[in-house]
Amino acid sequence: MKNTRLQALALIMSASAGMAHAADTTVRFATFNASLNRNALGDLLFDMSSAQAASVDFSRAYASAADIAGLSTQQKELLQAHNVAEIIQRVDADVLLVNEFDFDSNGVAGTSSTPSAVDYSSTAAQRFQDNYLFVAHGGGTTGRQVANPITYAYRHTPSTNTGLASGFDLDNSGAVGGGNDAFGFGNFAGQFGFTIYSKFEIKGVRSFQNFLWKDMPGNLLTNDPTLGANNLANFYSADEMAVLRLSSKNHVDITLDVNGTEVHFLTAHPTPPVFDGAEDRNGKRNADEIRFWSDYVNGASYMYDDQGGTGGLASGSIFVIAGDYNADPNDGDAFQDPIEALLQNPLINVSVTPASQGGVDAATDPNNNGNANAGHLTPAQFDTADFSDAAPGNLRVDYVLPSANVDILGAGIFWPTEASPDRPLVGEFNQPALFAGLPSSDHKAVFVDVAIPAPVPVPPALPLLAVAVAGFGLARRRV
Ligand SMILES: [Ca+2]
Ligand SMILES: [Ca+2]
Ligand SMILES: [Ca+2]
Ligand SMILES: [Ca+2]
Repeated sequence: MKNTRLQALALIMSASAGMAHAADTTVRFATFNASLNRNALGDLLFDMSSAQAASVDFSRAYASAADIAGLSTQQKELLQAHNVAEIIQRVDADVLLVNEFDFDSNGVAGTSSTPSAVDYSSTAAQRFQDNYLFVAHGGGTTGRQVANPITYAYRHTPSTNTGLASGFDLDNSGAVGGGNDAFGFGNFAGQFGFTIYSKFEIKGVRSFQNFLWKDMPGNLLTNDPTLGANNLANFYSADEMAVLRLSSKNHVDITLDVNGTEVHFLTAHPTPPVFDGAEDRNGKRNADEIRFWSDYVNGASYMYDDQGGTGGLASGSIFVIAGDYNADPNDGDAFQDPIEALLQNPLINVSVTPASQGGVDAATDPNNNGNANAGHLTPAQFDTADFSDAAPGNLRVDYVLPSANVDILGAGIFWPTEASPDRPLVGEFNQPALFAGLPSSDHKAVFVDVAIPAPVPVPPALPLLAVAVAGFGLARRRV
């Protein structure tokens, strides 16, 4: 997390931003694939209950098999959730996307195609706040500083395609049913959904759960460039192609009111480009799921939302794209390098890339189970996920990408070094005795601090200064 160049840059930026916009609001946006999915329908709701949350002693380390000797599977699940909560408290984001959070409808586990209301927070999401995030962590015998309770006044939990039965044999297994035949992979309805927490009011929501893959111009479903048997037209039936949804979970535009300025928090969790066959159906879907946001911020007209609206963002909108996009700019599996295409969209501010020293340490750990990291092109300081080091190795897959019309004041990844007292919260790949194979998640929390300008334009009192600041901004974004 420590990066003196970043800090210096942040100082320069906050000085310049301060001159240009006296009333900027610094907002920390974060994304965290927290592995708060569970193994069976209803398990997350149960784990999030007050009685369960309070039933384990989370005042000590939980990073190795020795730490949890004698604990039940249920207790391990609960401790994992407490570690996730402590990470969220330490990151202390203002706006947070949590990927991999099982969906429920007012306490009934499962999902549907019905869009969630703007103020809808699932019961599990509410319980996680009340029983985990609002309980102090750390301190005591953990060796860590106390992590203060955190509360989010606004939440939104979108419905999800994961585990939602399609009625078709989408994986051509010869039978209909199971996770691979759902509209998005999930072993039960709602598994691997996501939820949003915010300190700023959520004013509106547009979701794209029901948007059909075939309706994206140039999509890789009906326009697959693959020759021969592996063309998707030879894998899916015409009836299947007519109903396949683009989003494996959901694509959700959350409109935030940041002290009077509208900010669009663009959330998604594209499918991993693996777990398929030579036809690479998941790789192609991953690519189009990522491209959707690029088209959306470009103001494309083709998309229709679940609420009845059409088209992408208005020109000049302020946005922050967030989520686990399951694609590294250089390494791992992907079809046609989709994330690089997104990062090259000139409407996105890529002047600062979140980094960590913990990621560097993890990539070069002598105890790793393989050496895939040694062949990677993306610098290890940018990795956000600790995967098997045999394959694919650690990757940069989690992103917080502000629009180019706002300044980035700082950024980081919660991946403490081995020497840090916070290290036990993320641990080391892979410890099968722990619930998630790690103390919290294979993915790390990623955050970016953004200067959101005040809604009132700067009065034209200092034109020379404004020109100077504008020129500085242009030069910086080309770094
Ligand atoms: Ca099947
Ligand atoms: Ca089929
Ligand atoms: Ca690893
Ligand atoms: Ca890597």
